[in-house]
Amino acid sequence: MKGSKALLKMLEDRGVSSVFGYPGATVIPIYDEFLESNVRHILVRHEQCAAHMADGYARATGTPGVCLATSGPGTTNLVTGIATAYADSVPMIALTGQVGTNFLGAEAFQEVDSYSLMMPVTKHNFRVLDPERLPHAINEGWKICQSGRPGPVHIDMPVDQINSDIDEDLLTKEWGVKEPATDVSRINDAALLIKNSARPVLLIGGGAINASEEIVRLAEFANIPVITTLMSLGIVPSGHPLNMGPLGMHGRMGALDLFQSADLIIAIGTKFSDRTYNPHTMPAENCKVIQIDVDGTQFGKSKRASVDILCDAKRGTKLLLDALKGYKDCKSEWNERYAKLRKRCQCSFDINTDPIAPQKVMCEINKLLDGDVIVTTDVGQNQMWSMHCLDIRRPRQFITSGSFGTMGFGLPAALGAKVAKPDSKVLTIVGDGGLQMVCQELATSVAEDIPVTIVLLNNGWLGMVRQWQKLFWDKRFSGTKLNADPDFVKLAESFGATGIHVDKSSEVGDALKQAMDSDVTCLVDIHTNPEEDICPMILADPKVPIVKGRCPY
Ligand SMILES: Cc1ncc(C[n+]2csc(CCOP(=O)(O)OP(=O)(O)O)c2C)c(N)n1
Ligand SMILES: [Mg+2]
Repeated sequence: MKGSKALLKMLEDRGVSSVFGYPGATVIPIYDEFLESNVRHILVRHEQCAAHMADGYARATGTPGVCLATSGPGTTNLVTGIATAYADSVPMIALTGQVGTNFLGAEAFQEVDSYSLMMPVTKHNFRVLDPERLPHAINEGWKICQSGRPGPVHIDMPVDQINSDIDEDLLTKEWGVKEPATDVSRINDAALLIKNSARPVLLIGGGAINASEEIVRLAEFANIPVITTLMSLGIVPSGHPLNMGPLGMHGRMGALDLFQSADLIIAIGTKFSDRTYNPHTMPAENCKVIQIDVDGTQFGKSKRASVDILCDAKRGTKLLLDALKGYKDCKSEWNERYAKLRKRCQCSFDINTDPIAPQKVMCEINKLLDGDVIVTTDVGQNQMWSMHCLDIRRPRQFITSGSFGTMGFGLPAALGAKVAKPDSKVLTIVGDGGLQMVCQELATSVAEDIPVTIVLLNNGWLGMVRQWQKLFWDKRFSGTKLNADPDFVKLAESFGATGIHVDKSSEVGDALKQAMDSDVTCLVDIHTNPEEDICPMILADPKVPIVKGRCPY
């Protein structure tokens, strides 16, 4: 069987419904096979967005997303999207065409050393230099990208290799990937720490995404409040009485207060990112830590004495629950404290002012969210408002570029999520800067019939950078005013999508509802107040006081 056919057959056998890509000379053999294959090809308008779509597909389902680009510029265009997935541990297969083997290193047309280029932004990469190695790369790459701490795998395929014949028996051959090492020997020490703790908190990261059920059970069984990060929204529902909300630069003050008063942190699947955990947010010196992580390189990052459990979040939490049998919660003072803090932190986002406050948009979105709607965000104030205000009910409902903070992620990730979950409504919350980086994907949305709702917080500025300049650079605004923003409604319409212009607070709810009810992509262009800062703002420098904004404490 020809290599290109074998490639699509192996993807289909693994349940891949769609590949996001863009053609070019070295991948024409694969494009030819799409005409015969059940795997859908979705033609994007820029390769970066193919990677973001594969990423959104993967985050919505938990199974790898697949993107495809041609050699040279097609491949380099993928890099930001792959790096975004790598930074957030998302399983992905990135396929690239390559010049023929006999041209490698000869400065051939559209040749780039993609193997080296991808090295620091992938979990693993392959260059196929023998046609028999193509099935090996797909078989092994598929396992590697999902095992342990997930991440993207890149497969570079010289064109002569995908044009060669492959022994069909190899398509079903298994290549072994070792399960990552585990060490759960300290589980009883961890349980003892919990039993002896008067003020425990659970700190949940994105690595706990498959352990939602166990974490809710642990929190409820031992009556322990939960603090989330940007990446873990939804693992415990926002509305759960034990959920204190997110910690970090724009997190909740209640979460910070509790975190700093804790005597024990049970950290599950979190890398203690500098956006969450910094000198300003760190717990007391004598606070102890239990850390459960599948990636041993994370241990020690809390800078506190820790009991480390090396295994995946689901298994580690379950073992901890088993080891806690017979535990009786008797920390009434702490329980009262977090219940009180949680109540204090329930401020209303129903702010009715013109120009429109971003909080109002979040408040109206919350009214339309149910467990089924998927929300993606871009990066900037729009993302932080979303993190701070939205009611997220389940894991994989909230999709955002956390660790890499990639502007332009929101729309393509939404399209990828919609392809993966066609029966769910998908809504993306974006800023006017980020949307202009990827607005060509409105064409993909219309041409491929992938309807999503785009909620644009249009403040006329690169709002997040403006906020830094306003608060810490003496209002010296440089390079942040988006002069000549397009008319976004007309822009959407020019692609065959629809748009609604909103500049009154009272119109936000109806416009959002109308857009969500639409069966074509609808962009709601909401003109928001650029002076409304996302607060609190907690810098890493403890000498800089917390900017509380409207927050009363
Ligand atoms: C690709 C990329 N370039 C630059 C940045 C730095 N950055 C972070 S937020 C931001 C402003 C975003 O502006 P906009 O999209 O309008 O969103 P807003 O903050 O106004 O909601 C910038 C420039 C980034 N995160 N990603
Ligand atoms: Mg903006």
